[in-house]
Amino acid sequence: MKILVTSALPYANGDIHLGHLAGCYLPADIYVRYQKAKQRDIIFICGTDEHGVPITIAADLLKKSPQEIVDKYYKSIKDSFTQFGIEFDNFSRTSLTLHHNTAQSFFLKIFKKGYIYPKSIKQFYCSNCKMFLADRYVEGICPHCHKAGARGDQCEVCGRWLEASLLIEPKCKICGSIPESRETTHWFFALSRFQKNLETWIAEKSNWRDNVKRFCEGWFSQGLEDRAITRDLTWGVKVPLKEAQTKVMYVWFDAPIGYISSTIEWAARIGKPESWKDYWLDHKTRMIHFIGKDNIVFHAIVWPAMLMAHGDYLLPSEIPANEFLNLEGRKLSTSENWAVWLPEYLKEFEPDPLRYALATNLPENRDIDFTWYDFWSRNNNELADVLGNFVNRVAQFIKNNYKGRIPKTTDYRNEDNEVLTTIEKTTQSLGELIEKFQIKDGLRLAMTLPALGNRYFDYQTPWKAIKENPKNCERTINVCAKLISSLEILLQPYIPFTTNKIRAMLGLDKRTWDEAKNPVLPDELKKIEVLFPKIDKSKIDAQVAKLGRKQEKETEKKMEITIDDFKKIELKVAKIIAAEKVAGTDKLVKMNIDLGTEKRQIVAGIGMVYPPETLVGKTIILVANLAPAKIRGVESHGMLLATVEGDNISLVTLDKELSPGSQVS
Ligand code: B3M
Ligand code: ZN
Repeated sequence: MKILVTSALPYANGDIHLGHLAGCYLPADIYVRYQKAKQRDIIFICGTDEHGVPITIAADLLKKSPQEIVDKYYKSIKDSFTQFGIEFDNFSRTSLTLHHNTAQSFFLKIFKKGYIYPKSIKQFYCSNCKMFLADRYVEGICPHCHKAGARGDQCEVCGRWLEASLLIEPKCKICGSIPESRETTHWFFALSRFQKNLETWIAEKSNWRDNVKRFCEGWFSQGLEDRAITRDLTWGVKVPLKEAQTKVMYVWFDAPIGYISSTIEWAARIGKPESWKDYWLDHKTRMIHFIGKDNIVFHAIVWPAMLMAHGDYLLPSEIPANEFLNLEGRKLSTSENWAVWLPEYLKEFEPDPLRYALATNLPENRDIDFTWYDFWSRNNNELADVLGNFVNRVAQFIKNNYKGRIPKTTDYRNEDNEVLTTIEKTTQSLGELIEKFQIKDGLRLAMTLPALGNRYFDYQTPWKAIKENPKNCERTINVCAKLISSLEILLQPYIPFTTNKIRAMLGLDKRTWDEAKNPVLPDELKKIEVLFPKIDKSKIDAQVAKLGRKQEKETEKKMEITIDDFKKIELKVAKIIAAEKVAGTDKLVKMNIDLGTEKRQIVAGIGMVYPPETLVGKTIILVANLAPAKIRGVESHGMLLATVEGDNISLVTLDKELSPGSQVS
């Protein structure tokens, strides 16, 4: 039987952080490594999601083109996955022509079958930015959970997929003004027509996690609605219809098709261009989508409906969705830099301690808190003191007492056989746990083996036995070596860099999973190295201190100007003589100001902090020679100086009273 494993395609708009890893990359990698050791026919497919508003907003913020953004992050995401040992069979990107073609033919096929149709709708339009506000370009209050900060396509708090027109108090993400509603045509996917089939299909999935099933049932009880799958944007996969030339596909329509494109790319790369079909066209293939819980609706409802509409391809058979990882008791927040970034981590530490700390505490059934001190204690107390210590004391004993040769023996005593039987049973149970996606329990079970090894070693006291009963000592050391040989196989999915070191020490080739049950031993040990150096607490303190501290953004890197450049800016003292809100906005205030020699009108987005009546009489500093501009149709001639940090706005004022028109330099 074939297995096709995917991890959600990360947006190429930023680096990978711990939340991503614990959500869907590390568990998938562990699962795939295990299945490969079981010699199953399995491929692991991923790539970057390079379209959609998350990309264009990142590009706007960094003042770069979307292409520059995705090129940068495709590379850094791919590199950090490689360094962290996430071994994809293929890591593609959705900006490739191959993907555009695949997505377009997918679209056309279901369009021709009548599952995609045009409809004219009202959509938010920002007259200031002169654009339709697709998805995350509009934010407001969630119509379902009533929490602020919901985006046009999804509320992060309650996880619901939204219809933007229902947002309460909508605002343009770019300029903050209140958008108007305008007519535009979009193409809709007939999701409602698949509700029945989806319900039957999901009802049969008795082994699915509760979180996924409950989530879907919630959707069904509200009734599935058709959804717009096109957008008025220029960045994305062009809609392959003559009458839709200004439209691109909604990113969540093209992104999952990326799983197919990436498999096609893989097939070409291994020189068997047709072999992707062995997976996608064979409905007996098990397709497993590893995702985080915020992606459930797209993978368990929309994507299967797209596949049903298309008809050729298989449906997912499992969707192990993980809950969220919190950090030091708080929700991860990339904007507040409350996150641990993988490239930063890898500059300071080895990959395995983090693979271990995350795997031993995966958010499989509930949200989990990651703390640096937990990471530290897992490294020092479990990896170093239990696993590392066991391997090291046995290896040193062999080196010092047997010149590096592993004693051979077959006439085991009861207590030796007990250990050997435990190895065999653990191999079996661990495999079963991983197959059921109980990856965290699997690791905890695996770690009982080195703990058992240490107890057995202490109890057998080989350092005494070597003099008093050499035969017993040989038995003990032989059994300990077998335990290490087995651990090399069993821990490989979890901590592959470490097991590579153990394998080098044993001088053995890669083995299959079942060989862990009765592991072979080499004649002698090759080089011995310390597996886990202890981590000093100061390194941990430094990481904790870094949290929440803003890194210098690229856009904030200082640009030098000359004094002549500065002199071009005419700064003048002005007095506000009248102020009122611009009709239809909360934020914009229209002011009449006195500049001594003349009076002018300016508009500024300070209404949320400064009600108009509090502004009259205030003295401000004005950039007086700024070219006039229209803000929401209202003329503004000049710009007042203020500091702006999110909603925290403060006008720049004077230390002494000065008359309007005074020059500032
Ligand atoms: N890029 C969402 C995310 O990163 C999205 C996943 C696509 S999977 C087809 O949360
Ligand atoms: Zn705007």
